[in-house]
Amino acid sequence: MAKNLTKQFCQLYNSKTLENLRKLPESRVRSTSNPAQPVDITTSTDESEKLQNILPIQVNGTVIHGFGRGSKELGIRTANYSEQIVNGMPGDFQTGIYYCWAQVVYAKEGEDQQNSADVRRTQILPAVMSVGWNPYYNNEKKSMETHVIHKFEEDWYDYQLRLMICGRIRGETNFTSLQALIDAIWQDVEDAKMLLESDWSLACKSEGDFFLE
Ligand code: ADP
Ligand code: RBF
Ligand code: MG
Repeated sequence: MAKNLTKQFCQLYNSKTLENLRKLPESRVRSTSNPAQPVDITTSTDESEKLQNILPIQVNGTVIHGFGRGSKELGIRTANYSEQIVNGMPGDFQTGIYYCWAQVVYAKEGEDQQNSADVRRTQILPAVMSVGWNPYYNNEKKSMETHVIHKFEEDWYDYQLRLMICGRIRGETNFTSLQALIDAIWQDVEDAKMLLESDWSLACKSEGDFFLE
């Protein structure tokens, strides 16, 4: 089946299944988790309610060169999206740290695919994404950067990163030390792995034909 794999977009996605799960906050917690250890993803402010109504969001964007700090300073690589994607997110989308499903598609922007079955791609992988101004680094530039929870043998700059953004873990924070930021990111990775086992996340992963088989 021919499919435009390199078109840049961020779009809302909904279905009957997701609509029903959205009404059940417990669907966002890992099915087998201990209810005594809830994760703070469902605060009842207006903002977070608005956010939950627009998730999941599907993004397809080209991976660009970022600030060059990811692996050097933090030891955590993050694939950065272009300004076109960062500025194109819906108005109710908040800055913060999100858990997502991710797939790298090894096709360059504008490249024609005669047969999408031939285009190399990864499996659907767990990921964490940071969206915002990176207060720890006093950034003037808003970024959207994703750490895919997977070991890659090579870089994938200029290729497409498809993301299904399922939920928010926390807001952006300033830290008093680099180590505190690194520790928080690894905690996000653990939280994301758990949250991606929830009914909500598993439904997001399998709904529609966003990811390539
Ligand atoms: P930059 O500042 O250019 O974003 P990083 O040190 O953050 O540099 O590295 C990001 C790049 O590393 C990505 O664009 C991608 O090509 C590659 N990469 C390799 N493994 C991963 C991973 N697990 N998650 C995110 N990016 C990865
Ligand atoms: N930067 C911050 O300044 N504050 C944060 O709370 C923060 N949380 C992050 C969480 C995750 C999961 C990731 C991948 C990044 C986070 N960052 C945060 C961004 C980090 O500063 C950025 O990846 C590096 O500066 C490299 O560009
Ligand atoms: Mg980066």
